[in-house]
Amino acid sequence: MSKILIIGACGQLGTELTLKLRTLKGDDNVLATDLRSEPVKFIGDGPYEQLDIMHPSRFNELIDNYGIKEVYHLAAVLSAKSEQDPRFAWKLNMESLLTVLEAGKDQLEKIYWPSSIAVFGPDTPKVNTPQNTVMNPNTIYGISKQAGERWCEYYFEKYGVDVRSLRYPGLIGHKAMAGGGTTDYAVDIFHKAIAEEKYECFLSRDAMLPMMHMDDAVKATIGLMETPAENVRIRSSYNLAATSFTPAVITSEIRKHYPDFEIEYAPDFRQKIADSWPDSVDDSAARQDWGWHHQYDLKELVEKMITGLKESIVFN
Ligand code: NAD
Ligand code: AKB
Repeated sequence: MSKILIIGACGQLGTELTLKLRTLKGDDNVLATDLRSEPVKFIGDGPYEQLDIMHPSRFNELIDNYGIKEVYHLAAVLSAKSEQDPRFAWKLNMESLLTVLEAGKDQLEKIYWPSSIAVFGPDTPKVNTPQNTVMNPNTIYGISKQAGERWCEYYFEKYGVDVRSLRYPGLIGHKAMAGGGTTDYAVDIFHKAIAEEKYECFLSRDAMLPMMHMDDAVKATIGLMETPAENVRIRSSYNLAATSFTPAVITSEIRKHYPDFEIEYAPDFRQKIADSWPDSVDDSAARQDWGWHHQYDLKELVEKMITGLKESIVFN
């Protein structure tokens, strides 16, 4: 069993991916790391170490000490936060990836690094966006993800590093809050609905975006990582899709459970970011190459979020 290290294990995706990997591979085989001195709850009982990935020597020390062979590198500054400090976002998103890719040359067997629908920009075809098309991202986050994809493919071609990647849509799960992105509204809205409070949405009612339940994102990530290397034809990053909706559409679905739920629209700078991203994405390459299929459409996603949040309130 290859030992796994997760960078950014306490974030929105890391929380759920760490728990799932520990369930599948055994607690002791999955080392969770993040900036915090102590882990968040929900990630299970395996080993945890504090790691700032901007300190490569500490990363290399953990690889040696734990005999790590696979790394899931999830740390990044997301789209909205990146616009507040573009140079810091570029530095973290790029330097950390290069640190991990370098370790892939002779220490690691496999690397996972997430990209995003943010690699696309205002010139990209908006509906059913193809795998290969005009990109021209105009956010610093999107620029860093596009550059990251080029680095991944380069390290695969030039050094044979087995790095794999997915272009996630907005991810929606109940175990952790979203971490500074443009799609965060689709997580926040559930917390307000459950609390029976009004939600002030920072996107407009018609902002259509691709979205995915966290369970599907975790399934896709592990599915891609477990695919035989020869079937992973795309070494930049795979388009990945499940469903698409607007704030108005998800509100209608939530109202099937909370008929009195109220929403008010107050679009801010994140609306422009949302406008530059696709409405929907063509992920047929992922479906063909490694058998990806999603489970949650809008109705199931809303049911699962409401049930999950209610349960976590009961258990806390
Ligand atoms: P997040 O912000 O919730 O979590 C990131 C984690 O990284 C945090 O726990 C943070 O403490 C940690 N981190 C930050 N700087 C670090 C550093 N210097 N060293 C070590 N750890 C550090 O983000 P997320 O939503 O979990 O996203 C994970 C990855 O998935 C990111 O690469 C993101 O771009 C990508 N992604 C996420 C979404 C989404 O909707 N959540 C969509 C597309 C792509
Ligand atoms: C964000 O909104 O920044 C992320 C993403 C889609 O990459 N959720």
